[in-house]
Amino acid sequence: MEDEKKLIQFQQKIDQDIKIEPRDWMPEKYRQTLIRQISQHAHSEIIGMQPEGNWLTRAPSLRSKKILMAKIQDEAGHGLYLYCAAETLGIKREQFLQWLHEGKAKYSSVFNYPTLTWADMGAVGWLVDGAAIVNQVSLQGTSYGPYARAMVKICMEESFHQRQGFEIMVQLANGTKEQKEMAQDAVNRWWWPSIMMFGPHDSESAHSNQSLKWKIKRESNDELRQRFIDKTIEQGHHLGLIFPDPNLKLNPETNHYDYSPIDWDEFWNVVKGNGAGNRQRLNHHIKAHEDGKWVREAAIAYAKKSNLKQKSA
Ligand code: BYC
Repeated sequence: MEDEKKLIQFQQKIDQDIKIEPRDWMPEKYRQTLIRQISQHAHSEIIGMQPEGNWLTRAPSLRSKKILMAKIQDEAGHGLYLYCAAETLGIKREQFLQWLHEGKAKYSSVFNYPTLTWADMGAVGWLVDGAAIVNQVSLQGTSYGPYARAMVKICMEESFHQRQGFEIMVQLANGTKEQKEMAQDAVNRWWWPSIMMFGPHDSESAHSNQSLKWKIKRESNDELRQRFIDKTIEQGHHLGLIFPDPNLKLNPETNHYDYSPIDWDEFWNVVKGNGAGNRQRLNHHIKAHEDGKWVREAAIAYAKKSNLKQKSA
C-alpha cells in the first residue's frame, strides 16, 4: 500500500517535470533502467575513443591532430561525467567496468566498426556524433537530475565534435578526385551504422514505453532517428555526397524523408558481439584497465595520505 502511494506521487512529480534526485524515493525499476542506460552511455563514450585513437598518429596535419586529440579527451570527460551520474544510483564504477568486461553491459553498436581511412574521422564526427547529439539534446530533458545535468555539459562539447567531422568532410569533398572518393566511401560505410545507433524501431523497443512514461527518454527511437535523417540529408546535399540508400526521398505528405528498411540482422549481430571490432575493443579496454591499475592505486594512496595529513594538521 505504502509503495503504491509512493508510486503515484512519483509519477505526479514526473508529470510535473520535477527532476528526481539521488536521495528521492524511486521505483526499483526506474533505478535499474537508469543504471543500465547511463552506464551503457558512459561505456559508449569511453569505447568510442578507440576508433578515433586509431588515427591520432596518422592525422594529416598538426592542426588536425591537435583537434582530434582534444575531441578524444572530451569523450573521456563525457564518460567520467556519466559514470559519476550513474554512481549516484548506488553502484561503484569498478562494478560498471566489471559488467562491461564480462560482456554484461552494452555500449553503442556503432563503435564496433573499423575506421579505415582519414575520411572516417570526418564521417564519425559528422554522422556518429551528429546522431549522438540528436539523442543527447533530447536527453537534456530526462527526469533524473544528475543525468540531465551531465547531458547539458556534454551537448555543448558534442556540437564542436560534429563540426570537426563536417569540416573534414568539406575539405575532402572539395579536394582531389581521390579525396572525394575517400569521403564517399566513408559515408557508404558509416550511414547505416549511424542510423542504427537510435536502437530498434519503437514497435520492437523493449524499454521505450516505460522509459517514456517515466521521462527517462523524452522521445522515441524512431522520432529521433527521423530527425537525424531529415537534418543530415540536407547537409549531405551541401557536400555533394550520395547516401547509400536509393529510397531516401522527401515524402510531401509527412514532410520527412522516407528510407529503406534497416538491416536489423546486422544490428543484432553486432550488438551480440559479432561485429568486426567487438573483441578488439573489449580486449583493448581490459588491457588498458589492467595496465592502469598501478596509477589508480597510487592515486588512492596519495589521496589517503593527504587526508591523514589534513586530519592531523
Ligand atoms: N547499440 O528497448 P531499447 C558518442 C539495445 S557515444 C547497442 O530501445 P533503450 C561518441 C538496448 O540497450 C553516445 N545496443 O533500449 C563517443 C536494449 O538492450 P538491453 C552514445 C543497443 O535503452 C565517442 C535493446 O537494444 N549514446 O556520442 O530504451 C566518439 C532494446 O533497445 C543500441 C548513448 O548511449 C545500440 N545502438 O534505448 C564519437 C545514448 N540501441 O540493454 C561519439 C543513451 C539499443 O535491454 N542511450 N540497444 O540488453 C539511449 O538513449 C538509449 O539507451 C537507446 C536505446 C536509444 C540507445
